[in-house]
Amino acid sequence: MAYFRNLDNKLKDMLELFKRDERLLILVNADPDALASAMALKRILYRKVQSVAIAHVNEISRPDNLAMIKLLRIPTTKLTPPLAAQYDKFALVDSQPHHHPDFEKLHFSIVLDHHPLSKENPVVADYQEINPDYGSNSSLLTEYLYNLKIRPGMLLATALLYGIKTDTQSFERKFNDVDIRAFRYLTKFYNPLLLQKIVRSEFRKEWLKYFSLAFRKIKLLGHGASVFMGRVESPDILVILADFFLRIHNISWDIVSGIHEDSLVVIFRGDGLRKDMGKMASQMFGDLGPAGGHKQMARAEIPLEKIDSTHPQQFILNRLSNINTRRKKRNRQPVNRDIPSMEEMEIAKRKAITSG
Ligand SMILES: [Mn+2]
Repeated sequence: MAYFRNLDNKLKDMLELFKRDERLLILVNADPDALASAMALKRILYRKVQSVAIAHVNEISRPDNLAMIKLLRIPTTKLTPPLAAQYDKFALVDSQPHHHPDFEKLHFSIVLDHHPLSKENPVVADYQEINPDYGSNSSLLTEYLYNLKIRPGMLLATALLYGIKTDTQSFERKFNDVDIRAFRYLTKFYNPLLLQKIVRSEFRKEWLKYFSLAFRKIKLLGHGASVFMGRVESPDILVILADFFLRIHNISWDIVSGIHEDSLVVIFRGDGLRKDMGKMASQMFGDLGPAGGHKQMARAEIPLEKIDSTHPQQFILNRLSNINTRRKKRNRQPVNRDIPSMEEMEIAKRKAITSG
């Protein structure tokens, strides 16, 4: 059984674009899928031209990305104008020229991508294939390798598998049949131990101090949790923690907050089943600053001067209790119009804080 489409004629056009004495630079906005795609395209073209290299336009800081580059020996460098000047031709994978200002300046010989096409920004390239149906760009490059009868080496196969795994969130997100077939095909060649090592490189050593603080400060609120982290070097750590605490069984949402520069930054994460984090963020803080997002993730930034003298953690809990009370009032049957006693209000408030 053939694994993939037959691309013989198409790929001939792509290979004919290059002359032996040319130098090619493959550009990426580095993430696992983009890095794997670049590695595969480099493998396809390295004998057709004088030299091929990979360059990225973003800062690479995620631990799994760094582990991938190191363990799979992906030779990528930061794009700079002097670097670009050393190359005759350019290729772009897992992205389109309008996705980044550094891409827009260049003419591309090849664009291979799987992001949605934009009517306002049509892709101009000598050769392009853009398949928004594909869950990952690595699947497309696997098809190319297969058609060109290039057996992927162990490192390349591991990279492509990780690209597919990341972009489909291990097939929890939208994927195509070709993603499954590429995944299965690549498992013949990959190294499972290297893949595991990359997958498990989730945290940086410098983050451990934040974890230990968060474990001490976390407040469980029924099916939710809230942590105020004090001043943090970067709001990124709040995101890491918010994602982490959502992995606790029976926690369906959490709020991780901290102070960065002159703002209280509040990160919301939810399972998308019970509460809508975007709504929650805007109901809680929409009157004070930018606040919103979607069902599973949201964010709010509140200028510190708007919090007065309340402790930020208390301020957040008060706001949370307010929206819960508002919701309870809305849901209450109009039969009972009596004003509740102080005691009843106290119970309601306590319930509001602890309910999820
Ligand atoms: Mn991708």
